[in-house]
This record gives sequence, C-alpha cells and structure tokens, in this order.
Amino acid sequence: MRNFLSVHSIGDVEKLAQEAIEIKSNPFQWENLGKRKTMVLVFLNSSLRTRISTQKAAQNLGMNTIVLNLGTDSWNMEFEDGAIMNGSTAEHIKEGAAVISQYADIIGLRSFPTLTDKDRDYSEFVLNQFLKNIKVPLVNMESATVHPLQSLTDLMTIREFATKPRPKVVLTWAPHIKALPQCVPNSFAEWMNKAEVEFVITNPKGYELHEKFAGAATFCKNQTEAFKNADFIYAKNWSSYTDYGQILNTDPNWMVNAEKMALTNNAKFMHCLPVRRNIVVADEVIDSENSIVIQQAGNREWAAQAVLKRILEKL
Ligand code: AN0
Ligand code: CP
Repeated sequence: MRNFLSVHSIGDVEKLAQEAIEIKSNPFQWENLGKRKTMVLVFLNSSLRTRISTQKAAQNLGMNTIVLNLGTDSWNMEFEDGAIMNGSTAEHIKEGAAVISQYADIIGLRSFPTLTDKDRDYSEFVLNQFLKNIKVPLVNMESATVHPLQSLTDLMTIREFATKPRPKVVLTWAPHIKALPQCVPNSFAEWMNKAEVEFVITNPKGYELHEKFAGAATFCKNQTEAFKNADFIYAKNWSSYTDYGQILNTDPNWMVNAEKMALTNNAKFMHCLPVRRNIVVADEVIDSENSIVIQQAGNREWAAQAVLKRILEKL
C-alpha cells in the first residue's frame, strides 16, 4: 500500500483489523521498521485522538514525528490554482506541500470539509491538492468525506467485543448544536459494508448519506425499530448531505438513552469522540459498563500502526 486514503486503499478490511489486534498484543515487534524515517502530520483542524495516537503509532515503529498546524504554526496556505495571492494566504500549496514532502517519508493530513461547497468537498479538493504536490505516501487523518483511520479502529473494536461472528451493528444519527462533517458516518458505512456484520443505519428524514458510501446498508427510518437486537450502537451526528451542511433537525428524542439501549441485545455503545454529553448520548449510557468509547479511542494507536506498518513495508 502506498497511500491510505479510504477503504479502497486496502483489500480485506477484516484482515487489516486482525493485524491491528495482533500489533496491540506486541506493539514493539517492528520498532526498527521506521528507523531514521520521519512522519509529518499536517492539521488544518483541531484534533486530540488523531494527533496523539498517530504520532504514538509512528514512534512505536521507530519513526520520528513532526506535527504542523497549518495556518496557525505556519503560513496560511492557498489551495486554488491560478490564485492572485493578494489576500490572507501567504504561501501556495504547490510550494508548501512540495517542501514538506522533502522533509517527510510519510505525510498525514487532516483537512476536513467546508460544509458549504459540496462539489469542492466531495471531490476531495484539498486532499488532492496535497497528493498532486508531494512525492511521499499520504495517510488520510480525516478528509472532507471520510475518516478511514477511525473506521479501521471501529472495526477492530467491534471484533474485540463481538460475542458472535456476525453482530448487528447500528449507526444512529444523534442531535448536535453544530453542523458536523459526514466523514465519520460515510467512512463507517463503507467499512461496515465490507465487513462481516449485519449493518443498519437509522437517521431522520433529510440526513441520508451519499449512496456511494452507504448505498449497500439496510436503512431503517424508525430508530426504536433499528435498535432491536443490536449488538453495537454507534452514535454520531452529521449535517445534511442533500441540503448540504445544514442542520435540519435538533429533536432531542434522537439522543441515545438507557430506555433505547434496553431494546438492544445488551449492545455496546460506541462513538468516535469528541462527544457532547446529554445532547448526543445521555450520561447514563456513556457512563455505563456497556460504553466502550474509551477502549475504542485507545485502539486508534493500533489501527494507525497497522496502516503505517503496511506503508513502511513498501517504502
Ligand atoms: C468531527 C467530526 O464530526 O467529523 C471530528 C470527529 C472525529 N467532530 C467535531 O468536529 C466535533
Ligand atoms: N475521533 C477523532 O478523530 O478525534 P480527534 O478529532 O480528536 O482526532
């Protein structure tokens, strides 16, 4: 594997999740694989988990790591070809990415969507501008449409906690006060559609995900119905794809609470974090024994390490 951009960058999703589980049990087995190699992690947005777990993963493989918060630590970057740069941007991606590329053996990029320009976001404009101007592998640390390091972590976590070979996994939309990306649910859907699970998505009208990501999933418009017999409840808010970036619904009845969890098959509760308590999920659920959000976040390190190991093996 050269670039890790989405589920399409890898073959068997279950195999990679198993590799991550094996790495977790023996993290320093490949501690020299990345010796004298450097990973530069470029962030255009905030991050807690991705920032720390990906650095840790690279360091476990012997790599050096450098974090760059683009625009705050460095100059403001211009992404448009042909731009007359008389505004707030001081450096063009053509020079910026090419220069970073000379210092790095692997680049990680968190770019996020605009949530205002659907075409720009769904063409992965920023990610592709980086790809065009670098000569080293790129790891997607959440782009405009997907978050594959999160999805690999999610599959790994489901395998660790599953009590049957083909668990029922339910992705449920939940309310939020801000417009959030579709990356996590898009990506979760495309990974679950390739995994050995029964996969159901439930969301209010107007929050249907792009069919390219979620097309093969079973859709259930009734959240209560969807929760029945679930083995895993994966909650996430996202803004509308069709009415792009808009908040169409803030109905608190979509929050995950104990009453709804009681309908499940003693399901585990999952969320990628960060999460707004008592908006997305009630304290009684996230603080319960069935909540595995902390273990899930912990697994980000092993998922990232499995991905970096595959890239380093091909360098
Ligand atoms: C981001 C999102 O929803 O995509 C990052 C989650 C990994 N969440 C927020 O911005 C709160
Ligand atoms: N889940 C996740 O990617 O979290 P951060 O945004 O904190 O990295």
